[in-house]
Amino acid sequence: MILIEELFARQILNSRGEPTVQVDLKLNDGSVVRSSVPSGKSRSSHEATELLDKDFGYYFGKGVTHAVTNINQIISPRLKKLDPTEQFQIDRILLELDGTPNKAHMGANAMLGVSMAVSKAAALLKAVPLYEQLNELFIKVPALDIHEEAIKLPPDITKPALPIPAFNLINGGAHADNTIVIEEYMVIPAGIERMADKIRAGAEIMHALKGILKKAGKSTNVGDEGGFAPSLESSIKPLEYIVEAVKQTNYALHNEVMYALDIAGAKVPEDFYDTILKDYPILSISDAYGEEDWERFSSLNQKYPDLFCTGDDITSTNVKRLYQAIKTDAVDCVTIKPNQVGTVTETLQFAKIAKDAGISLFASHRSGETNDMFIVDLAIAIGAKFLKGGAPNRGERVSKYNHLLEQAERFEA
Ligand code: 2PG
Ligand code: MG
Repeated sequence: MILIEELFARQILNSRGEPTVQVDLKLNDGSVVRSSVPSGKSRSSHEATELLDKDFGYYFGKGVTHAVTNINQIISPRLKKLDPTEQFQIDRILLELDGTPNKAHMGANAMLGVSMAVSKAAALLKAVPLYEQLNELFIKVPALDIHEEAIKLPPDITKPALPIPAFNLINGGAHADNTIVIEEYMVIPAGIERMADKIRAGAEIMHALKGILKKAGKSTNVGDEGGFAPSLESSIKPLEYIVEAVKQTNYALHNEVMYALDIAGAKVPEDFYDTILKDYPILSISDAYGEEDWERFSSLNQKYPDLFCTGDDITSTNVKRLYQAIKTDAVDCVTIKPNQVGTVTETLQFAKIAKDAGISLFASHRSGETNDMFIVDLAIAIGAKFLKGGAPNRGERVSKYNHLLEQAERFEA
């Protein structure tokens, strides 16, 4: 029987040039799988702990050598000789080793690196694509506690499906040093059928936008997620520039291409949402308000039934917060970020409870990324409606879109 031989973790750099965890999982037949952990910047206070060294003389406190040591010295010996297809059992062991409510002991960065590597090892063993392995887990995942029965959802809700990519073309907020307060201006090629054409639209609109910004004398330097990061006068201006780029590329605004915004809880004028929802085809708004502003989330969600009122920091891939959101009808879509919670099992549980409540899923990379493409397979496995991976430029973003393109070959004849 093929079992886990050992895990070896190392500290690598993410796309911001800051340390993160990479894990090599070796099986006893000699094969090796690898995972790398992303890192967020505009975070919720409810996210699981990214364990940092806090030694300010070393990478300005952002080293992850403790998380790496936790894997090499504590987790690896404990998982030796276990079967990597037993994801739920292994994640439960990780939770026991940690023993804290927020993964402060082992570190969510250590735990997630291991948990993702275990899924990849199982996919390798079964010789199936990673999304298929994750989908099998999604169907079987226990409801909340590992001993509970799985929520049973109809097969059309649990089958793997391609997400619509959301391309973040203008960066602001915590992701750029500019005057734009809103973090992400995304275009969503929702009305375009094939994945290759969706990706083409994202890239063409990005290139047109570059020319338009340049002509207007604005900077075309990029932010953390690869989108342009000019300083613009207002929160509306980026929408106007993107409209121009869409027109120039001959895509039909509304019918083919729509917008998604991630406000990341930034302060915007009181009438801002009414104004932009009247003037622009906006499909989704994430974190329209601060992470505890349940009431205003609920009223936006109820006022605009056609809008995906998406929860990110407010729900934090955290089941307790999801239940609160369901109870208050605060959102009809939630962001899925595995490193907000720390294990594959918990991520799948969250996604399943959301789907069971009729809430759509918006899978997401983080602003500090690596070339790991796990999030793409996860998005397909859980049938996420959307996947955001940044702009279609910079290696760590493009690796996701290229992987999505490749996986689409299995779904599109
Ligand atoms: C977000 C994410 C990803 P960060 O706000 O949704 O785009 O940003 O990873 O910095 O939290
Ligand atoms: Mg966000």
